Amino acid sequence: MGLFEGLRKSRDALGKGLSKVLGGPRLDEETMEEAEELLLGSDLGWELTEMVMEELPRMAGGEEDYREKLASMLAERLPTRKAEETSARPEVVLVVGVNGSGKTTVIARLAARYQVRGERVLLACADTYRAAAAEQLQIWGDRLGAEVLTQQHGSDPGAVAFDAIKKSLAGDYDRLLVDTAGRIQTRDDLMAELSKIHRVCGKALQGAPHRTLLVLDGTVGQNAISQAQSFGEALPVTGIVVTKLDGTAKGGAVLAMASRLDIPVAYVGVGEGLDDLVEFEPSAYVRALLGLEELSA
Ligand SMILES: Nc1nc2c(ncn2[C@@H]2O[C@H](COP(=O)(O)OP(=O)(O)O)[C@@H](O)[C@H]2O)c(=O)[nH]1
Ligand SMILES: [Mg+2]
Repeated sequence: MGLFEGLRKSRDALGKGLSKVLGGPRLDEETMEEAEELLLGSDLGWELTEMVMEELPRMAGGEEDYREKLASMLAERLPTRKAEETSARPEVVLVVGVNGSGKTTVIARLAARYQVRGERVLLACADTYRAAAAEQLQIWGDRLGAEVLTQQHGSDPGAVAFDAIKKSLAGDYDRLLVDTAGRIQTRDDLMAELSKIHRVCGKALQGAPHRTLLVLDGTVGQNAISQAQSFGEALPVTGIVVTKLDGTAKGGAVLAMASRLDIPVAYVGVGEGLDDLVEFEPSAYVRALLGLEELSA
């Protein structure tokens, strides 16, 4: 599907709406109000919306496409720090997030990406509460031809992570992707467990996990920010993944997250396909959101 097509719903609401509102010669109060509604409706958040509203009078009505100006202004406003892959081998990537956010799907997509590069990938399921969790990961492993480490229902999730790291070292793997539970008895229990898994990784291999990705469901829009904050308090998240953006008009929320969170956005999920996990790049994202031409890769 790709980024441009994946953001279609958001663009139809925001990009087309803005074009209609701001395409005219006059920028009266009513037009400004409509523009503000569109920006807030895309879940861009108050802060970025306010900034755009301040600049709008200077942008609209001119010769140049105001969307070009808006795009560069928004992209400039976003932090440039990136959530990059590390050069550690095996690189241990811990994937966390609430149930249904898209963790397992993200793991499958990352695995596919690394395999294309010729890397050896090991998958591990540290969700030992739900039998279905291991099964789901195994199905992906079979499809991708990647090895999957699962353990008996009820065994210790930290032990799974530990064993998986040892196996990835012994087996000369390039990447180990660790799936985790998204729900156990309480949120505190979950956070304590994730924090423990994180610690255990470090005991199995110094510096591991090299990346900790938090997967957030993009359809909840800006509500994902508080979720990111509570996970961030429990363990050192290194990157955010926002999924299901193809299913929402709230694509502006990713920009709100990128500007408000201390953790960089690493990837965005924009569709059902294996290719539909895209590295987040502010400028390309903003341009797709506003309906500017698709940037060639
Ligand atoms: N449309 C769409 N669906 C997605 C995306 N990412 C994940 N999903 C779907 O969301 C559902 C939950 O994903 P899953 O990986 O099982 O979540 P988990 O419980 O966190 O492991 C699945 O049906 C996925 O196909 C995305 O970017 N776009
Ligand atoms: Mg899962």
